[in-house]
Amino acid sequence: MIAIDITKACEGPAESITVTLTSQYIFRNITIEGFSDSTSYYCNAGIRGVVAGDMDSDNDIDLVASSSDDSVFIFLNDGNGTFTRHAAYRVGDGPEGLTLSDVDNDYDLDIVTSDTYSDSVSVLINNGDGNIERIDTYPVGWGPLAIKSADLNNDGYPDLAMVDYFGDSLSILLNNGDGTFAPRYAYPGGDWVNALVPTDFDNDGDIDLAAFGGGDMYVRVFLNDGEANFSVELFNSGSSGTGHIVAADLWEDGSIDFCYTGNGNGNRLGIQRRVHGNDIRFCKQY
Ligand SMILES: [Ca+2]
Ligand SMILES: [Ca+2]
Ligand SMILES: [Ca+2]
Ligand SMILES: [Ca+2]
Repeated sequence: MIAIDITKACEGPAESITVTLTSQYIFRNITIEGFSDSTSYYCNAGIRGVVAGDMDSDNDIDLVASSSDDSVFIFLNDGNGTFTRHAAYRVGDGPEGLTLSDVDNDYDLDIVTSDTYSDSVSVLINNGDGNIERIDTYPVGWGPLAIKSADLNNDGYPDLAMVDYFGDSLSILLNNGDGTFAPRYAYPGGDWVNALVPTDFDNDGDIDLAAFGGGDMYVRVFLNDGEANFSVELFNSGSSGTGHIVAADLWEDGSIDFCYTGNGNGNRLGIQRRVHGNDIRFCKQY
C-alpha cells in the first residue's frame, strides 16, 4: 500500500483539502480520496510507485506513477484536485524506485526511476511543462530498489543514491553538473537491502544515508565527509525482513533518530535514538 498526503493539491477554495492517495502493488488505479468522494485514474499495469510534485510548473501538485509494464505515467492536476493522464514514458525493466528531483537545476522536477530487473537507473528530463525531452539510462548495481536524490558532495547539483537488493550494496551516482551522472561507485550495504533515507544524521551540514534491509539485523548509517565519501556505522535493529525506514528528530533534542519496520522476528517497529555528545544510543521496539 502506498499512501501520500497531498496538501495544497488544489487552488482556490479547495486549497484547504488534504487529498489522500492510495495505490497498491497489484492495482492499476490510482485512487484519490477526498472528504466525501474518491476518483480513480488508470495505469496500464500494476503500480510500483507513486510520487507527487509540480511537473508542469503551474503551482499545483501533479502525480507520477511507475508501473509493472516498465513505464512512467504523469497525471497533471487540473487545478481543482482532479487529474488528467498526460503522458507515459518507457523506462528500464521493473521501475520499483521512483523519485522527483531537479537534476539539471533548471527549476523543474525531473523523474528518476531505479529499474530493478535491468540493473539501471532512468533519468527523465522535464522540459518544464510536464513533457519529457530526453531519457538517460545509467548502469548501476544488481537489483536497485529504493532511490533517493540529494546533493551529496555539496556542489549544488542533486546526486543519486540507491540500495541494490540483490547486490547488497549502496550505490552513488554523482551529478556531473548538467543533469548527467558519473559512473556508479558503491559500498557494501547489507543483505537484501531495500530501504534508504537521506538526512544529516551527525548535524555537520552534509547529507548522510541510512539503509535497512531484509537479510541481516543492522541499520547502516553512511556518514558523509562532505565530498560524498562515506564511512559506515552499524546499529543492531533487533529485527530483519523487508522494511521501510524514516528519519526524524523524535525526541526533539536536535539529533536525528530513525524508525524502521521489519517483517522478520515478529513484525517489529523499531526506533533508534541518537544522542550526540555523549554518544548514547538505544533501541526501542514495538
Ligand atoms: Ca502542476
Ligand atoms: Ca529539471
Ligand atoms: Ca552534487
Ligand atoms: Ca552529515
